[in-house]
Amino acid sequence: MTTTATKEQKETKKKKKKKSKTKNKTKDRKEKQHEPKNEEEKMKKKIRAAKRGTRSELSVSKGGWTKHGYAYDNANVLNTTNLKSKAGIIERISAKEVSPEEFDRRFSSTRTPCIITDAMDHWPCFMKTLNSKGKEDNPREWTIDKLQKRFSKDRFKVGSDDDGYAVRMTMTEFQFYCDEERNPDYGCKRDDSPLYVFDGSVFDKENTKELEKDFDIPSYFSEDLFKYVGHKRRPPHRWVVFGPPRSGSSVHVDPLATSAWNALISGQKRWVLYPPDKGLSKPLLKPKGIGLDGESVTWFQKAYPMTQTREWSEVGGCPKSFDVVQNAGEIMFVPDGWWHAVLNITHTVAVTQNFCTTPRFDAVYRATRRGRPKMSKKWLEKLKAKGRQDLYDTAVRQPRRSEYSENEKTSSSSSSSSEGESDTEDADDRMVRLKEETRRLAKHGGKREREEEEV
Ligand SMILES: O=C(O)CCC(=O)C(=O)O
Ligand SMILES: [Fe+2]
Repeated sequence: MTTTATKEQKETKKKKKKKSKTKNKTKDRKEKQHEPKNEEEKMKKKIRAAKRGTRSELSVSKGGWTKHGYAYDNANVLNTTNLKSKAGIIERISAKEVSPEEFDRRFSSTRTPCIITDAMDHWPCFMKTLNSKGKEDNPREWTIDKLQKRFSKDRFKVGSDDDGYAVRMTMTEFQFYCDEERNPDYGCKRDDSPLYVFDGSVFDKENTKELEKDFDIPSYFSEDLFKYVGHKRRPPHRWVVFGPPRSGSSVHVDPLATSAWNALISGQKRWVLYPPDKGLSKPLLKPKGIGLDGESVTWFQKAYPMTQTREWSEVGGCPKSFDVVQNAGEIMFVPDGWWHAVLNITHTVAVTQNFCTTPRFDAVYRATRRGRPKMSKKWLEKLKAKGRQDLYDTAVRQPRRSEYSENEKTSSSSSSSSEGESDTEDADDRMVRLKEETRRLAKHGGKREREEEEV
């Protein structure tokens, strides 16, 4: 009896053990499945929070980020095959062929934009190096995946919230958002205007400041008069910029009448630029009442077409656009006062910098005195102390705004800030007519307009 009982007991024990083993195995398997899942859930939560933070007017759960359906209309939104530059071509010049003196004469002093090639081939962020086995092995290359490996936990700015505070995501979260394969029905793939990293603080932070060593200032842009203000006081001037297709920068003029260079490390960017013009102003380029919401892609869909019409250039007298696609390894030069908008055609990584040179100092100084009066004073003191009496003299000669002639007033307001408003009656008339035309054009996309109103 005892023996049988023991046998039975043994048998039950064995069964129990087996059961518990299988149970544990399943538990392990389940946990294994759940572990990354939980991580993904956490990242999705962070993405939703970043979206709510940067665009509180759009409901994340009710499809606010996908309401236009641009993601399902790539053929249209991102198609640049028949791109026409109405005003002429943006010249491409090779840094190997054009000397800095020639660049100053032909582009800088004439405020002519251009695309510079052959200037980044030696930059660690762009170089393709191969190891002995012929495998690509440059860990400093700026791809989203490599940046994630280097800075997984560092947080990059994707926008600002309603109180003006920076909204940030870790590199791991942002890479997850961009990873279309791992993340086919979530993340950037469906968003009309995806999150875009535009971060000017990376070069000041302990972990990420090493990024500064991964590129050079192109020789054409070595002069930077704002450096005299001092690093802490000077306005933001350098940004690391990366994001998925359909992200971008809506139409604007760079602040304080500064010029910029924008080096594309990977991907393709579509640019449109309008030359400085007295009458060109924010109400013309960003008319109210057509559903513009600050997104670059929406601007390209709804406002850009108006600038391609006869009404715009021949009747309205507005400048025609320069349109161009910038490729990886190319640097765009944007002179001060040019309105411009940028749309990322693919996933892109770029670095951009704004600057002030001696020939444009007068305009930058006027804009700084108006926009940042305290800083402009400090700047002037420092310029004098550093022996730039020439610039000091130029600065004190600059008329106050009230002393400008009517013409100068209009031109300086449109070139010094993205908020430039036109103040002539002529421009007001033009605006009314162009607004009508814009509405008419917007109606052509009838279906899309109606869908939007329903949301
Ligand atoms: O790359 C971009 O999105 C455009 C950058 C730009 O225009 C700017 O920084 O002012
Ligand atoms: Fe810009």
